[in-house]
Amino acid sequence: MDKIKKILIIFILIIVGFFIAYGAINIFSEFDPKSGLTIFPQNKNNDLDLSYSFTDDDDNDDLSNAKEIIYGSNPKISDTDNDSYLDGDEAQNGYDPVAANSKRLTDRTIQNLTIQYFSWVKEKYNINDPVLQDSLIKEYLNIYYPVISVLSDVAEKKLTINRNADNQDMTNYIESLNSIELPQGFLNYQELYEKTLAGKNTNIDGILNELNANADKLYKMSIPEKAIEIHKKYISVIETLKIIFADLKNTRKDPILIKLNIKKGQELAIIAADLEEEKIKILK
Ligand SMILES: [Ca+2]
Ligand SMILES: [Ca+2]
Ligand SMILES: [Ca+2]
Repeated sequence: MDKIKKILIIFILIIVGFFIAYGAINIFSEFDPKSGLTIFPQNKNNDLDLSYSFTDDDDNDDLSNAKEIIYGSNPKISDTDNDSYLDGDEAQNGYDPVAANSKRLTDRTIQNLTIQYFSWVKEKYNINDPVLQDSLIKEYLNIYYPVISVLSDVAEKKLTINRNADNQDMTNYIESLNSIELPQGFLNYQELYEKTLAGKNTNIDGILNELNANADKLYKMSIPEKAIEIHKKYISVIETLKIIFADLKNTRKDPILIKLNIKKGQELAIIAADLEEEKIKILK
């Protein structure tokens, strides 16, 4: 049993964790903390003919073009919800620029982490037009997300469990796990993040399809009884990766969420290391 090879998935996850951790250092290097100036490449897509900039304000409503995307308001219309208050005034006072009738931003069903971060900076440091600043982002995430639970419950009834597994079944099970290969281009979350922020095309859908296929394989495996718990964790890791990668589709709308995902990636790397130890135990 000692000869059984390390599971590829764990090895790769550790590398992913490393890359993601590395990304955390550089992820907002383009933001100048002093001026808040951000120079992103011009968006080449026709659907959005303005830059993702925290200083340009095309419609002069005191809400930068980038923040309009984050708040969901129209970068070309100064009063998106037509309630006579400018988008920027509403956002800075905690009102929703896309919903009239004095709706608060906190009334939104789906909360945007970047908007919450802006509110926090404004309140704590009395900064009227907060920017994405590395040290502040770190502080914010440490306060609100000191511990992140990245694993979710996996229902046992969805699994095929072999209650009478012998050693051969266990070997087959481990080989099945070994056969799972994670998608190409999967390792560089940081690069994908930068591309999506710059409005460039990425293969996120392809990666998601492959992650889905991997999840399907994990669900369909015949699982020896003593591997149930560890198997649930593998599935949960894949499910978390699916979410983290799907979030990249909304990088421009919620960049702080991607920062939180980087933290999750670090947690996943630790879990991956623990999984390896657990695996060795169940094999004995
Ligand atoms: Ca504006
Ligand atoms: Ca606007
Ligand atoms: Ca308005």
